[in-house]
Amino acid sequence: MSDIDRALLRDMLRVRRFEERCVELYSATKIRGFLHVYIGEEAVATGVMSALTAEDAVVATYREHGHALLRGMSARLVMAEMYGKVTGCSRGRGGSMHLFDKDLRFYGGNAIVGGGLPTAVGLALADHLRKRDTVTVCFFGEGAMAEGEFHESMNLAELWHLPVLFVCENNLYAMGTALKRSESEINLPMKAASYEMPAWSVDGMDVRAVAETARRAVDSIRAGGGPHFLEARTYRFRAHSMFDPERYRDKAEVKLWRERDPVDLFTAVLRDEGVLDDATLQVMEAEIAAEIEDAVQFAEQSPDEEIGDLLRFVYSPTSTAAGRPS
Ligand SMILES: Cc1ncc(C[n+]2csc(CCOP(=O)(O)OP(=O)(O)O)c2C)c(N)n1
Repeated sequence: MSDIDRALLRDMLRVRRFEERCVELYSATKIRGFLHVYIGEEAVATGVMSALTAEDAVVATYREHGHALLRGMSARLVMAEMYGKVTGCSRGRGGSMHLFDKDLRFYGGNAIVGGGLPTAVGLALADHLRKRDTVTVCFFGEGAMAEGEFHESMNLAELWHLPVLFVCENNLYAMGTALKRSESEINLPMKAASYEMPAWSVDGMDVRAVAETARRAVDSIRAGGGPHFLEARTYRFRAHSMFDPERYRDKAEVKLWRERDPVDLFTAVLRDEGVLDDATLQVMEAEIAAEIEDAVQFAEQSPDEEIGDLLRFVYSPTSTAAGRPS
């Protein structure tokens, strides 16, 4: 198996297994608050991230555990954040929806639909003005395209010719609202193209296709091609969040998409090519399981924030230098 294929498979499996464990821990009330998992969509972040360098910037949504892990955040930091522990990447104050790491240039984790788009345009503008050879990638769901921020961001990115890759993870539903019920035009690249930027669509269940298309887009942006839009057609296999009774889509549809599970599809391709065998897969699975269990143990054993520190980083007109109201 080539190093590239090994990395793509490993990355998708890591995200899948990490989140399956999160679902279990959520049911066991170890993880609290909201939890939106990415299960079914792994090929998108995996493929796109494979086209980036460490200098590039990444902005994601609240369905971002996979993006954070793939960007290089350790499973320990992510899991501790899920647990609300002080050792988490946001000191346990953000939880599942607010993973963030400035050194990795991973800027969220955004709870606000569409909120990442202007952030990404701002980051790209700053890099552009500093003449840095970087690309900012912004992941968002198709639900964000109904927000005014989407249109403002697309317009300014093109007007200023900024190095941004807009990646729309089109899983067909924004919570319980089907795309076709909320948008008059559901050809998403066409909408983006109306802002005069190159706009492409890719099968988001095929990790090689995503990686290749993302590579072309990123190369074109780096060569001075300005912003690009990429729609990845995908599907979330589980509910919107842990609180969603999922009454808006029928089981047959979910079953049909599950037959195109990106992890299974890629495993089958590699087996057909004769480059992946059971033993290799088992070793990979065992390494991933060990990494995740280590992260769970780390989170379990980590301390909560000290009560005396709770007002640190909280701003108010009455704050003192020590961060406590007088
Ligand atoms: C501005 C704003 N409006 C509404 C919400 C409530 N909300 C949370 S998730 C969501 C659906 C977003 O769907 P989409 O962007 O397609 O992403 P997906 O969940 O499918 O990944 C909505 C409406 C919100 N968080 N922010």
